[in-house]
Amino acid sequence: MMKLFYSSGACSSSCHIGMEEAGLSYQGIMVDWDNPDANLAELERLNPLGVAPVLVSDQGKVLTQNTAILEYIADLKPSSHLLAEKGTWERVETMSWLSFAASDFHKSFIPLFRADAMTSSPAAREDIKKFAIQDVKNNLAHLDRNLVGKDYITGKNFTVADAYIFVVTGWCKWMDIKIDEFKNLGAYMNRVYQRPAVQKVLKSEGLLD
Ligand SMILES: N[C@@H](CCC(=O)N[C@@H](CS)C(=O)NCC(=O)O)C(=O)O
Repeated sequence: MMKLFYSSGACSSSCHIGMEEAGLSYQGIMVDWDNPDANLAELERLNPLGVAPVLVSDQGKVLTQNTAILEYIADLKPSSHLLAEKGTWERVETMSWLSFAASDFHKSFIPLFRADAMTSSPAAREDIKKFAIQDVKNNLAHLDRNLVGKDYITGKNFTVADAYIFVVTGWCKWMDIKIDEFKNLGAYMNRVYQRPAVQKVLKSEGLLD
């Protein structure tokens, strides 16, 4: 059986959501850097970068990186429509949003998470955080504009890009960044939140409101 190593509320939750949306059989293994255990040691053995997600395929092969794992999951279950067929515009559009989520959007939060490690100067930390909050807000505004009249980021279907965007947007709550001004994004977050697969994942990761 496939194994998915993930961490609660982290980017790897997008793969956890993907697994549930696709209805695949897998063993979910939660790791926590604050409580190191044998599962964390195993993840660090499998992925020298020491980060989640890590997927171990049915054949025992190891795959890292959210975007690759999400594409792999989607292609294992084409009937779930998490990604359109290869060679279609719909597919590359989803890949474009997935890339935005993994690079621009995810990474815009890193200075907020790591400001303390970047400098010992309290004033510089505040400057870094101010810059990062503006960067995150620019990305939220970009999403908001692109959600006008749509249920999901590429239109009517929930895709793997939505799984990643939902998880990263959720970090705003932890960072005290209000998303109220982004009406389309707020409605979208509620819509994704209500999905049964998402509810199942949030419950198992201890994240239900
Ligand atoms: N580019 C990587 C990013 C993975 C990553 O940064 N994972 C973070 C959580 S979002 C992690 O596991 N961090 C380990 C830690 O918290 O120490 C991917 O797409 O898989």
